[in-house]
This record gives sequence, C-alpha cells and structure tokens, in this order.
Amino acid sequence: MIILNSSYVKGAATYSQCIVSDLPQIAVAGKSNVGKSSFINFLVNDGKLARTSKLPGRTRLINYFLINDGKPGQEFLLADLPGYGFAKVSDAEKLKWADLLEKYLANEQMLKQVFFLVDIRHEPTRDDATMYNYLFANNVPFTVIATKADKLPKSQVKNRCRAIANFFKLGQDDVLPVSALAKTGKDAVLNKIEQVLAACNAAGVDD
Ligand SMILES: Nc1nc2c(ncn2[C@@H]2O[C@H](COP(=O)(O)OP(=O)(O)OP(=O)(O)O)[C@@H](O)[C@H]2O)c(=O)[nH]1
Ligand SMILES: [Mg+2]
Repeated sequence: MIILNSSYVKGAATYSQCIVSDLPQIAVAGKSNVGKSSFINFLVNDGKLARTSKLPGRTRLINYFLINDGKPGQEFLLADLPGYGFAKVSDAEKLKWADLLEKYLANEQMLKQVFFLVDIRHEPTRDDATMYNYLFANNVPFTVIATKADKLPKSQVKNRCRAIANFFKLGQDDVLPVSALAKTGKDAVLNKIEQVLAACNAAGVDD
C-alpha cells in the first residue's frame, strides 16, 4: 500500500455536514492530544496536512482528507475525529462533540475501519473505555494504535502493547506501536489499510 496523494476536503461540525460519498472511510479516534493529527501527517508524508497542536482540543470537527485521489481501488477518505476527554471545554461543547462522534460511528455506512489511538505510556482512560464500548457496540472494526512510542525505551514497547491489548481484551497483533516523531511503525498501519481496502473491493465485485 502506497499513499500517493492526499488533500483536505472539509470539516464537519454536525452530523448533517458529514460527507456523503461511496468511498470507503477510515477514521482516526482518540483522546485529545494523543497524536491523531500527527499520526495522519506521518501516514501521508505531509507534515502540514492535519493541524497539530501542543494545545489539546484543537480539532473540534470531523476533518476529512481524500487519499489516493484518482487511483481506483486505493482511494479512501480519512476522517480525523474530534478528540475527547479534554477538561477545559464547556459541558455544552462536550455534548456537541459526543453527539457528532456517536452519530458518525453509529450511522456512517462507509466507515470500514477505525484507528483507535492511545498513548503507549498510559493506562487507557475511562473515556477510552467508553470509546472502546462504542466501537464494539456498533460493530465498527478497529485497530489500536499505541502512539508516541519514542517516549519509551525500545525494550518496553512490546510490554506496553501487551498491557494495552490485555486492557481491551485484544490480541497482541491488534495493537500497533507508532511514533510520528521517530517515524516508526508506519508499514504495519499501511498493511492494515491495504487489507481493509482489499476487503471493500472484493465486496464491491460481488455486489
Ligand atoms: N514525542 C512524540 N510526540 C508526539 C507524537 N505524536 C504527536 N506528538 C505530540 O503530541 C501533541 C499532540 O499532537 P496532535 O497530533 O496535535 O494530537 P491530536 O490527537 O490531534 O490532538 P487534538 O486534535 O487536540 O485532539 C503535539 O505536541 C505533538 O507534537 C509522537 O509520535 N512522539
Ligand atoms: Mg488533532
């Protein structure tokens, strides 16, 4: 799987603004500041595509990126979902985000995979557990991405991935360590995307 091109499409602040398209969608979810935008930039080899910030809570929209435009079978939409669990926002705003996130996850028929990001150094939070339950309840396939792997000595990376896999009752292969800073772990993510798109294409042929 190669990412040949990427471009920003739009941001949706409400469910009615979400893109209607027959392209497969892959979404990136996780708490505020976990590294979603950095992960996307790393994946598409463009340091500036998704905005990144030291200040949590910057992404209040579902931001859509079109990947591999004009490449049949490899084209998809990548959706950067609003981060959750950021304390310094009003309850009203939190409800708005939760509403958008829940409606998207429950209703988006073209959502084929979620990359669920958690910080490799920390125990998943209560909000992470809520997100996990949500993905599970809606039958959304997901892979856990353990971010900021550069913050740990190499010898601890495997152990932390195992602990995160245990927390979510997943197999070890379902937790992929990634560092956007050190640029490690990309191949496994691209392989996953390739599998997801191949399954979509196979299903399309049978239709
Ligand atoms: N060391 C290290 N820092 C990272 C990595 N990825 C992201 N960061 C830092 O973590 C902070 C947050 O990164 P973002 O990519 O903006 O996080 P986000 O999840 O998009 O945040 P929101 O949009 O606010 O939800 C920034 O200061 C990044 O530089 C990484 O792989 N390693
Ligand atoms: Mg972001």
